[in-house]
Amino acid sequence: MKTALQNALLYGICDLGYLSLEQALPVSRQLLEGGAGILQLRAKGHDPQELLPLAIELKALCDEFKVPFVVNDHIELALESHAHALHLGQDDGSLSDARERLGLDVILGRSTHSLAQARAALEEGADYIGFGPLFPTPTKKGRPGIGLNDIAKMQREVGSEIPAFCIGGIKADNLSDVLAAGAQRVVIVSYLLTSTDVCSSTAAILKPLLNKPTL
Ligand code: TZP
Ligand code: MG
Repeated sequence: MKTALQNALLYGICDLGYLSLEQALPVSRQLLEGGAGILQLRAKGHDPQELLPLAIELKALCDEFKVPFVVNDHIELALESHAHALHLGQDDGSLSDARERLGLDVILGRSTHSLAQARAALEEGADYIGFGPLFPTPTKKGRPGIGLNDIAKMQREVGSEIPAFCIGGIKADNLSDVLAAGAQRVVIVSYLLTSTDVCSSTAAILKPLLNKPTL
C-alpha cells in the first residue's frame, strides 16, 4: 500500500460530521469511484468501539479499489480493522510509539500546521503529512488558515521526500490557486461530501491534479 500512497493525489475522508452511518459506505464508494487515491475514516466524538463494523467495511472497500484505508486518531481501531494506515494529529502521541505497536508496514500520517511542523514530521518518520488548514474551515473549527505562502517551500523540503497533502477549505473555486502555490496533492472533505454528485465532483477535482506541472 506504500506504492498506492505515492500515487495518491486526492485524499478523501469519510467524515461522520457530514455523513450518517448509513451514508458512510456508499458515499465512500463514490469518493473512490471518482478517483480518491486514499480514504480516511474520521469520526470526532464517536466511540471508536462502535465504529469497528464500519471500519471493517471501509477497509474491504479500500482493498477492492487498492487504495490505503486510514483510521484517524484511534490506534486500537486501526489495529482491529487491519487498517493500512493511522493518522495522528499534533497532540495524538508520538509516531515512534505508533510505529512500535503497528509495525513497519503500516502507513503513519501526521497533521501539520506550519513549515516547522512539516519538517518535524519528516524527521519523526511520518510516511505522509497533511499541511494546513490553508483556509479557515468549519470541518476544523477554531484553527486559523495558514495561507498559501509556505506551500512551495514545504513541497520542496518535505513533499519531495514523502507525500504532502494540502488541506483545509479547498474546493473547486480555489483549487487552481492552491496548485499555483505549489501544492501537488490535496485533501478535501466538506466540498466533496456536501456535493450533490460526489463521484463526479471528485473526478472533476482530480483532473487538474493529474495535469499539474511538478515543481
Ligand atoms: N485538518 C486540517 S483542516 C481539516 C483537517 C482535518 C479539515 C479539512 O476539511 P475541509 O472541509 O476540506 O476544509
Ligand atoms: Mg487527531
